[in-house]
Amino acid sequence: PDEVLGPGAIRLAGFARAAAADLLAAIADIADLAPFRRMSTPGGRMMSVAMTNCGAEGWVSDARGYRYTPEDPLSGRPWPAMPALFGALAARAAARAGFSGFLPDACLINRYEPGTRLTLHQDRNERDFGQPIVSVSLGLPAIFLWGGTARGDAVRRVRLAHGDVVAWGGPARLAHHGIHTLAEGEHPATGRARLNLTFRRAG
Ligand code: MD5
Ligand code: FE
Repeated sequence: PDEVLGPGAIRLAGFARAAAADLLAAIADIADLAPFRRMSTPGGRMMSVAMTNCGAEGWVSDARGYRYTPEDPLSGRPWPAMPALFGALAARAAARAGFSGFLPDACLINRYEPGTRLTLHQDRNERDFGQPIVSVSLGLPAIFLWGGTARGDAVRRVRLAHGDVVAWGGPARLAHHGIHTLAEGEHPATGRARLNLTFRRAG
């Protein structure tokens, strides 16, 4: 059932479950062209989550900062195209959550293994914060940390499971958020991993 987590944040539980096998096959094809890699933060630390991208714009981090690039810095080639299934699923989820006309040009693919995490942050590298973000969770469950717009606001914990989709927009768009250290486990679809697709309109 759809669930309003808070103003501008809607979870569509299991929305992507039927498409999961196709999504995972497409992720494997993307990773053949643009392998998962751990990126450095501008501060010089290595992120524990492994990442790759598909679509016209890909999110990258290195010593120079966080930004979107049309090319994979590892290969110098454009990021793999966003599969039609990805864009269609993201648009369908956004529309159901009340954000019609969402046309993502960027899909960041995060791979979490047990022990990895994503510290609290805001997504601020996109041009138009009026555009929503759609996230698709696959494989091992995670505890999503969800704070407010101000850094000191209280942080809620929300469990995200295989096939769950969350749409964030409006007042939730600039909320601080993160992923708690992934617990040990094994999932039939992904093995010892959680994969997350983050759809954004970057440009
Ligand atoms: C994840 N990824 O599970 C999450 C899903 C990232 C990231 O946070 O930056 O790669 S996206 C969750 C999200 C996006 C935008 C706003 C909010 C949450 N929010 O307002 O809480 O790998
Ligand atoms: Fe984020």
